[in-house]
Amino acid sequence: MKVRKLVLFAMALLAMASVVYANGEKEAAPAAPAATGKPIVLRLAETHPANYPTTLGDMKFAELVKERSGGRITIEVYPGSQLGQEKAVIEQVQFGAIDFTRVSISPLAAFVPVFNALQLPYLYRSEDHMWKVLLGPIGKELFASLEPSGFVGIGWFEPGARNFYNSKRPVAVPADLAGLKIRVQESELMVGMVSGLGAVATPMPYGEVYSGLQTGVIDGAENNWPSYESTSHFEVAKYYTVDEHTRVPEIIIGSKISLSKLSQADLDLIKQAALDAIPYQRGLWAAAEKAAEAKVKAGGSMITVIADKAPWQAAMKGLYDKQPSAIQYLVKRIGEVQ
Ligand code: GTR
Repeated sequence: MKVRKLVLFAMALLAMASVVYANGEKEAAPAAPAATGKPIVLRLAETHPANYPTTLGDMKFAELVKERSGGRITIEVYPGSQLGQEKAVIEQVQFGAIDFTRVSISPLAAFVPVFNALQLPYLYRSEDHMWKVLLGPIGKELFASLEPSGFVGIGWFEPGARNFYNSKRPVAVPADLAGLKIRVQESELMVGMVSGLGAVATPMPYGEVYSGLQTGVIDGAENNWPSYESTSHFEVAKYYTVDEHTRVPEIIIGSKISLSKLSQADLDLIKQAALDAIPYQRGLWAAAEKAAEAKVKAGGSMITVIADKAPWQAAMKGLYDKQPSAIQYLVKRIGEVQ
């Protein structure tokens, strides 16, 4: 184990050194076309499987980078948590061993707490509202707030709305969750949200949820339709409640250590490619939500659609009052985005 860690560390150093070298060459000839210079290979960690819409979004991003750099910059996408679960991967990005990751902002908020503002329940009026926030000045400020913690904001992807599900009973009102052990992402805010509803919040990495449900360590979890389906959680937790409590943006972050070795032109090319991959991922997402819904229904999931969300909103409102003033201010500004 120790040896493996050392090898990984040495590999990270080597990767960084090669980026420095490539960059040195490029800086000497700033006007050189994109296709010249040393090849650069960067790694991106993704938790979802290769055929998941968000992973396909990562691949589109990598493809655009390759194309626009004339084949010089390769971003290798590692799907299926091959490089680790989200929290561990974020740490590795922070110290430069992994160049990029696409994660949910929920675990990222443990590193950069201002991101908690984006995952409060019933924050956005709609998917569209969320996108206006992410692509507008607030999204840019949030990207800037990543830098002191060693991250570079690269891009956003559609997360869908998250819903509760469990193996015990149909849930129609918040009180139905009382006493259920509900897995949450590794995020203090999510622990607070679920405990506030009277359930027992159990933070746990994504990859452990299926066995947790199967063995009864947890009774339920919460996620969007495509995740509920792709993980097969629907097979072991059939009561799905469409309460749409959160939209937790997906983000691509880069490692400041590793990316600071690139030229500004290359970094701009990478950021633009991530921006241009968004419509592709969003298109796939809409289709994947519908397909997942059909599949879990056919698989026997019992769906409770919440028509009146007012009791759910009321039950989670207290969470807003507990937020530090910087987050409350951001929430106010998010509300004002038209
Ligand atoms: C998914 C998200 C993943 C991961 C997962 C989880 O919706 O795309 O990045 O955060 O939820 O619940 O852990």
